[in-house]
Amino acid sequence: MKLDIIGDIHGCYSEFENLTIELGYGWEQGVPMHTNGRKLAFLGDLTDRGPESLRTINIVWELVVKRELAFYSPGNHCNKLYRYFLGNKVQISHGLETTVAEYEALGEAGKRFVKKQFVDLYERAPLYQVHDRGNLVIAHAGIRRDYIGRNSSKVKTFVLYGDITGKMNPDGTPVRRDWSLKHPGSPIIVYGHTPVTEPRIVNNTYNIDTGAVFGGRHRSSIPRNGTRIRPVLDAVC
Ligand SMILES: [Mn+2]
Repeated sequence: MKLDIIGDIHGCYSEFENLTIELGYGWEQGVPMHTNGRKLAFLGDLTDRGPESLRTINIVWELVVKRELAFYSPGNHCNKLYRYFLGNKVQISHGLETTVAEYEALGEAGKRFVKKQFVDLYERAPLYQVHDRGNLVIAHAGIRRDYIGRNSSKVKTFVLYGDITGKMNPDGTPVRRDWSLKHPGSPIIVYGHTPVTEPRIVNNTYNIDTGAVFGGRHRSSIPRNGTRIRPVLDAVC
């Protein structure tokens, strides 16, 4: 199966739409479909910061849950939104405020609809995706090779937040180790989470989060085993 992997969308729906068209997907049926049977794989962080988070949830739910035409695993922003929808106390910050504002503007029926779709999508999602008979792994913040095949809370923390140490940088961001430097080269790992100006390729790991939501643009595609690895973007969002 040939995949097109989509990085962190963060509510940049029209950039996502444009990217799928550029990749050869048609929207005649209301969702992006490829005549050659290619499928989309989403690596999480669908919402927050950008203008159309709820529309993004809707299309990914349609593709992944309803039509089984795509794959999805969650990011840290997805996890936080999930906890918000469950009624847990979460801080409405770091972009969640835009998604909550969209949600709060809906009527009761609209709210129920969005919440149900997202909870459904999230609860069905694997922590990370294993494709191509184990040769390709997609995880939001990446994954250590020895974690592949496991689903413990440690693994969950890693795939959502990366290799965090528990310490904080002076600017308040968590200290993270660069796990990709120790990756032994197989399988191919595709991830996002940390915005980079160009896709970052280290030991067969690919960070494709080129930060559309921060105005980033993609410049190149990376052909690899028939998988086109493309960051989401094109326009300032
Ligand atoms: Mn993230």
